[in-house]
Amino acid sequence: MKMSFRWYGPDDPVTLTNIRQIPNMYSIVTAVYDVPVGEVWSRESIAKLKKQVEEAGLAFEVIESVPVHEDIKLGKPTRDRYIASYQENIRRLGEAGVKCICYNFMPVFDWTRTQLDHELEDHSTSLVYYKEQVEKMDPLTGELSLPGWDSSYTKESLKQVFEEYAKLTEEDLWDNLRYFLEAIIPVAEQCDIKMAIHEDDPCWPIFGLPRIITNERNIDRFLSLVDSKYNGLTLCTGSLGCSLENDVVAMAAKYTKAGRVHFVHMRNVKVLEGDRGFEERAHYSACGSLDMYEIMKALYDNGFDGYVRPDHGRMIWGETGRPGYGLYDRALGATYLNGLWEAISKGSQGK
Ligand SMILES: [Mn+2]
Repeated sequence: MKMSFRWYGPDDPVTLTNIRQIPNMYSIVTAVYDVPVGEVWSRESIAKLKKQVEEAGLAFEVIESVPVHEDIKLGKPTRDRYIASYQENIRRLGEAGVKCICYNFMPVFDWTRTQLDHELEDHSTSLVYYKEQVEKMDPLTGELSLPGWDSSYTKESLKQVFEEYAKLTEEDLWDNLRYFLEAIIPVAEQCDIKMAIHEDDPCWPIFGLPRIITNERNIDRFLSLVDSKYNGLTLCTGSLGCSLENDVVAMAAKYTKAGRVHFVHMRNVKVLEGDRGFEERAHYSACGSLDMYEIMKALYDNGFDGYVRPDHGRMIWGETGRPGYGLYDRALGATYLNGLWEAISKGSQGK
């Protein structure tokens, strides 16, 4: 298990030095942020980022994300140009020593929450998703501003992309995903980069848009689209765990054993009564609905040797900054996860 931490580049209030001081920290998880989705990342930008990270004493091995252009998801004729750019990004990142690329295939919206600063009982704040709030939102009429949201959409262009998705069935989305994978996985194999799709977050359709990387049946189907270990997963415990239908421990065991888990996002969520709603909580198992010990044990017992990062944290101790991506609670999360791993690995020796 290689511990890692997301860093949003030089503008991130969390510094590389901060991150380096977290015990057992190995790799940064970052991206080039100054290039529009679908374009090729300059070698200079990649080299600069790598240099900054390595000079801080950390590895530059995980990219999150190389985003997938909407035309690829929609299967438009222009997709081939964007796929060629994607292939080139894989090659350039391979040259820079990157080992794992996280991406997702969610139409229009990335991860979605209804509130970013919900106050919990201990006066920390966290990200939440309340069904009744999301049902009142209409992306086409309201003033919608969501985290992970690509703010480059105008109201008009958003309306247009929704109209395009209205014609697309779930099966079409699967076909378009297959087309994309068949083009990029051979390149990833040549470059020795593990591609790691992130599950849809939350793992159900929102605003009438299809979502397919949501549960065990669909992940099985995803992995069989291109049967290569380079076609793998970012197992995100919080994304899968917000639906009680997903047995995250069993999924962690099964996909790790199959050699298809390359990156893990560890986060605890409290699933609210009736499902389809959740609050992000501290990493410690008893704070939420997930058993973090059992998940780490499933990884360990099945020979996991990929990257782990503490996923979203709460805002604590008066810290301000990017919701979910403060330093303090994620550092506590990393330390807790290190502790679980050490205890599980030492407890297993000699057995
Ligand atoms: Mn995640």
